Amino acid sequence: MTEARPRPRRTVGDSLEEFERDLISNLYYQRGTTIESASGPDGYHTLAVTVRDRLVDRYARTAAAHYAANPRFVYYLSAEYLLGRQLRQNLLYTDTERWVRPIAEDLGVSPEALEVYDVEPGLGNGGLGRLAACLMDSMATLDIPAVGYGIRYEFGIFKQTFRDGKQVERPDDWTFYGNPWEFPAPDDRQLVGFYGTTVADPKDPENLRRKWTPGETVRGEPSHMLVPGYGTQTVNIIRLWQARASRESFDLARFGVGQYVEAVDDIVRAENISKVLYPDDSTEPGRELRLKQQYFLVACSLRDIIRRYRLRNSGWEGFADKVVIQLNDTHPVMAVTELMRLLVDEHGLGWDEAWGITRRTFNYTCHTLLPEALETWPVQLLERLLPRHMEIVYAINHFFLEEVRQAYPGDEDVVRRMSIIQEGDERRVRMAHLAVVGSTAVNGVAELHTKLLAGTTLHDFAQLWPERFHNVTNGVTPRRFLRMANPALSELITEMLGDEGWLTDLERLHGLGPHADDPAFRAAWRDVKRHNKAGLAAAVERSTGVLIDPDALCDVMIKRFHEYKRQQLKLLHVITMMNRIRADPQATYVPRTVLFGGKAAPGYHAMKLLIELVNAVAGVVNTDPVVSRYLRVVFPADYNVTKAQFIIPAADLSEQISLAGKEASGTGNMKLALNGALTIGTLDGANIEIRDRVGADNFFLFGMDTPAATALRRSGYSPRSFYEADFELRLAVDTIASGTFAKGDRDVFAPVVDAMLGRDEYMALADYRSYVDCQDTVAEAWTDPDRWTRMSILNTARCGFFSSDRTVREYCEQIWKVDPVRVGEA
Ligand code: OX2
Repeated sequence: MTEARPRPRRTVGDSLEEFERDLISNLYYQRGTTIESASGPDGYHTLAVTVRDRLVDRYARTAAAHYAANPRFVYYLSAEYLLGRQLRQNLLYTDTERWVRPIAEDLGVSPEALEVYDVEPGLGNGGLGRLAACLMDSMATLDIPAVGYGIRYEFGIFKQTFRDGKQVERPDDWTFYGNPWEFPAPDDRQLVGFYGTTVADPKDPENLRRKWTPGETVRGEPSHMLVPGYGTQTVNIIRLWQARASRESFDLARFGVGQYVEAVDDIVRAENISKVLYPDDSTEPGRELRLKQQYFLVACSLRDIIRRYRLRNSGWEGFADKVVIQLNDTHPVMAVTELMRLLVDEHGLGWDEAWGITRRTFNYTCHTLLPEALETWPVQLLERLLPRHMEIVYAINHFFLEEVRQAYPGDEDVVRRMSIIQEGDERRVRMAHLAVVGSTAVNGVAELHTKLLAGTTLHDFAQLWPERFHNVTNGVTPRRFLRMANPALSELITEMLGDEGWLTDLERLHGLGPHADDPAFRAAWRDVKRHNKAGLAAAVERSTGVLIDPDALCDVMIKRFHEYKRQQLKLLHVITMMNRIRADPQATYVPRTVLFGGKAAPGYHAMKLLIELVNAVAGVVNTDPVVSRYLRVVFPADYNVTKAQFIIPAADLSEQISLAGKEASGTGNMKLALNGALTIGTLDGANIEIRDRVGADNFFLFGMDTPAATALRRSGYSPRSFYEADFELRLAVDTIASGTFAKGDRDVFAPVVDAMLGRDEYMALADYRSYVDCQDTVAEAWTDPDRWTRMSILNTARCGFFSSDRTVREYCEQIWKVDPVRVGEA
C-alpha cells in the first residue's frame, strides 16, 4: 500500500457565504485588487475563476475515475467549436447561479453589467462548430469519457459590422482581456513537422516504411477548456492547440545586425498557423495555410491521444479498443495518414497491422452534400507540404483500388470514380474518399441526408460497404437552448411537468401535449412569448434603432448567408408584402417583423451583396409610413451564439427554406421549434423529421421535394419562365431591378437580379409561388391566437427527440461502443 498523497485543501464550499468569501479572496489574491477599486473586467474575471474553481474539483475527480477505469475514450477531432458564452452556463452547471444576484446586490454590482465581458469564443463558422459544442455538452452530461480536440485560433470568426448596409469584417480578438475559462498545459506541447524529404528504409524491401525529415518544425501548445456535464460530476475537456515557433526560431544574429523583421520571420510563419479561423483560401498561400492548420490539429492531437493511451496501456493490439476517433467532416481527415505514418514509420508496425488498427480507430461524419464543400487538395501541394503523407495516400489508394478491382472486375469506370486521387489537369486528393476508406463507420446528420449520401455523393462506397453507413440525426443541447436561452419558458415547463427532469430527459416534454388545449396554460405560454419578444424588441431598438412591435408576428431567418439556404427567397417574400401594402393601403394585414441574422464568408461576393440588399430593403420598408405600419425588417449585425440565445426564444416563425436536398440537417430549425416557433419549411434536412414529429398540421410545408427539384433541373430549368408566369414574382424582381432599394440606381443590385433570372442555381423562383401562398396560410393562422398557441405548444412538446443527448446515445450505440464512467461525489 502506498501512503495516500496529501490532497489540496478544499478551497471551495457549497454555501452562499463560502462563495462570497471565495469571490472576495480571489479578487484580492488572484486579481490583486479590492472591491473599492475593481473594474468591470476585474469583477467578471473574479466571478469566472470563482465558478471555475468549482469545476476544477469535479475535473480532478473525473480524471481520477477515468484513470481507474481505463475506459474506451471518444476523441472528437474538429476544426471548429462554437461554444458560446461560458459564465452563465457554468453558473448553472455548478448550481451557483442562485447566489450571484444576492451577492452582487451585496457588493453593489449588476451581474448583467459583468456579463458583457463574457466574450464568446467564436472558434467556428456555423452549424458544424455549434454541433461539436452540443455533442461535447451531451457527452459530459451522459458521463461519456471524451476529449475534444481543436485549434485555439487567435482570431475567431470575424465580427460583422455594417457600413452603408454593406458587411464589413473586423477581427475577433476574443482573448484581448484574457480567457478565464482555459488552462494552459505547456508540458503537453508537441512538435509538428512540415515540408522536407523522405528516404527509403533499407530494411523494408516493399518500400512501405520510409523516413521523413521535415524541413520546418512548429510547436503545438495546448490549453484546455472545461466541459461540465449537467446534473452529473463529470467534467470533460476540449484541448485547443496553438502554434508556437520552436525554440531555435529567433535569429539573434540577424537581430544583432539590425534585421529586426527578418530575425522573427520563422516565428511569424510558425505562429500564423493558428492565427485565424478559416484563412482566405482564394489564394495559393491561403490554401497552404489552411492545409497546414488541418495537419497541425491532427498531428498534435494524435500524439496527445497516444500519450494518453500509454498512461494505462502498452502495445498496439489494444489501441483501437481504447481509442475511438470521430472525424468531424473532412477537415481532420489527414489523421488517417498520420496514424499510419506513426505506426509504420515511427513504431515499426507492419502495413497491414497498422491499417487494421487505423481503420478500427476512425469514424467519419459527413455534414454536406454540396460538391464544393467536399474538400479536395492538390497532389502537388501535399507533395510539398506533407511529402510522406502523400506517399501514404498513394499506398492506401493502391491497396484500396485492388479491392475495388476485385469487387468489380474490368470496371475501370468505378475505379476512376472511387479513387482517392481525382485525375485531371490538376490531380487532387479527395478527402471524403480517404475518410470513408479509412473509417469503420460513416454517418450523415439527418435521415434524408444519409439517404442522399448513400444514394448519390458516396453511392459507390455504400454499394461496396453498406455496413459502414449510418444515420445519426443531429440534436441540440436543451440546457443552453432552452434552459439558459429561455428561462421563462423553462420555468413554465418545469411547473407543468413537476420537476426539472426534462432537462436531461427531453422526451418528457411530451407531458405538455395534453395541456395544449388548456386555456390557462395557453395564456401563460403566450405571456412568456410576449415577454421574450418585448426583450428582443428592446435589444433590437438599442442595436439598430428600429422600433418593432412585440405583438407583431416575429418571423426569423437566422443562419449563414448562402445561396442554397435561400435568403433571396425570403427577401422576395418581403418585397411582395411591401408591394401588396403599397398597392392596397386600405386593406388590413397581419403585422410582421422579419428578422434576419447571419454572416457571409468574406470572399462570397454574391451573398455580401444580398446582405446589402436586405439592409437596403429594411431601410425602405421601415421608413415607408404606410408599409411600416404592418411590416418591419431588422437585421442585427454579428449574429453569433449569444445573439441566437436571445432571438430564438422570441421567434414565432422559423424560416427553413433551403432547396430540398441541399441542407444536410440544420440545427437552428430544432432550436426554434423547441422554443415554440412554428416552422415554414421545405422537405429538406431535419425539417422532415421535425414535421414527422410535430405533425403536418403544426408545420407549414411548401416547395418542391428532392425528386421534384432534381426532375426540374434535368428538364432544363428556366427561372425566366417562372418570372414571366407570375405577376407578383415579376413585380418583386422588377422592384429590385428598378433601383427602388438603391435610391434609383439600377446598377447596384443588378447582379442579384441577373443571378435570379440567369441561373437561379437553387431554384428560388420555382418555389416562390408555393412559398408566398404558404406564408398567406401562416398569416391566416396567426389571426387565431388560440390555434397558434396550441401549435406552438405542440411543437415544443414533440421536439424532445432533437436533444443532442439522444444524438450522443445513438453515436454510442451504433458507432462508438463506449460506456459511461460515473464520477463519484466529492
Ligand atoms: C453544417 C450543415 O450545413 C448543416 O446542415 C448541419 O446542420 C451542420 O453542419 C451540423 O451537422 N459545414 N457546415 C455544415 O456542413 C459543413 C461542411
